[in-house]
Amino acid sequence: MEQTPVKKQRILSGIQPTGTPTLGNYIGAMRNWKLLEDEYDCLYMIADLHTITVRQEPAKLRAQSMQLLALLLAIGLDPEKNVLFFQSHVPQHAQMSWVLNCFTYMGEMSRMTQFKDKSAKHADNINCGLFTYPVLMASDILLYQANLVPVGQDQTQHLEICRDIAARVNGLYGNVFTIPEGYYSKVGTRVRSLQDPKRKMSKSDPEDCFISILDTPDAIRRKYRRAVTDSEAEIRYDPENKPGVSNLLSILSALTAEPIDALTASMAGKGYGDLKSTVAEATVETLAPIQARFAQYMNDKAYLESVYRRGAEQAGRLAERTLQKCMKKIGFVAR
Ligand code: ATP
Ligand code: LTN
Repeated sequence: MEQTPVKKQRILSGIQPTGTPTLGNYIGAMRNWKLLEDEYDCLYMIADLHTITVRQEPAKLRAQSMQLLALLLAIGLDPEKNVLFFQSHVPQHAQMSWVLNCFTYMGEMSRMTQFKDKSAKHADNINCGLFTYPVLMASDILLYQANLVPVGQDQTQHLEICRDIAARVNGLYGNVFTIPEGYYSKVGTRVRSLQDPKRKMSKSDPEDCFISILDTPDAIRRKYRRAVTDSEAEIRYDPENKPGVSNLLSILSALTAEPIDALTASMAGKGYGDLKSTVAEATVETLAPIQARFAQYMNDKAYLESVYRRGAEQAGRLAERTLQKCMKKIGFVAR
């Protein structure tokens, strides 16, 4: 007897082309995407609309967006199995965002820690887009009726608000949206800044704070050498009192898949210099093949174009379906 194929669960995630992705983006988000491509129906989006909540240089934004697409391919995402697309190529994101803005409260948005952080960082440009950023993100997710959203831990608050908005609309109009769940990897969901390990590693911070996926081996070694540790000399995992050393241990554990306990045991009696060079070499080894594939994709613009065009078509079809459904339920006249 023929078996009915089980409908795969849908996954959507996004990453902003605000710079070259860091090791934090890679460990916390991107590399997990690759692991999901067989089991789920996956869409991965380059969140370019989100980037202009902060001023961007046009030429740089364009270059970084293409780079990011090449990097998604370089980490191994297969465009036959995953829908890879630019958010700005699917106008339904902006349309849905307007609708959902009207179902979101000022109070909810002003509680978002990312808004508070970013408005402190860009005090001269606290624009309305920065404020409603989570609504655009909710639109991204809900348009595709995603079941799961693989992100780093820094996005939990945004995901909660997305669920609240979806439940609110469903409550008013019936079954419009699937309520999504966050999907977090167990290790390394919050890689920290090398210079200020109390904060997350972020690609829009100064160079020395992060390892970029495209850093040369020399740059990687240098950045780790200068990473902030503490005045003791013991390699011990204690995020509260030893955030710098603990961060290096978490990175090493994420890259080598060795538990932290085993790492600290094997490094007993060694100094911070040893720890730093071990992490540096593990990083170089992880990134070298990705960088080689990246260079190949960057040399094939026609292929990159074919990938994003097809992605936009596939994503657009799915997004339009949900947008129409939602607009109809709300009471707009069908075109
Ligand atoms: P920006 O610095 O421009 O705000 P970002 O570095 O925070 O950007 P995003 O593009 O906003 O990166 O995030 C892409 C993905 O990477 C998200 O899933 C996010 O949770 C994850 N991520 C970002 N930084 C880290 C980090 N330090 N550790 C683990 N995951 C991270
Ligand atoms: N805000 C996210 C990037 C992002 C995203 C999304 C992630 C935009 N839209 C939809 C998951 C689903 C961030 O990581 N800073």
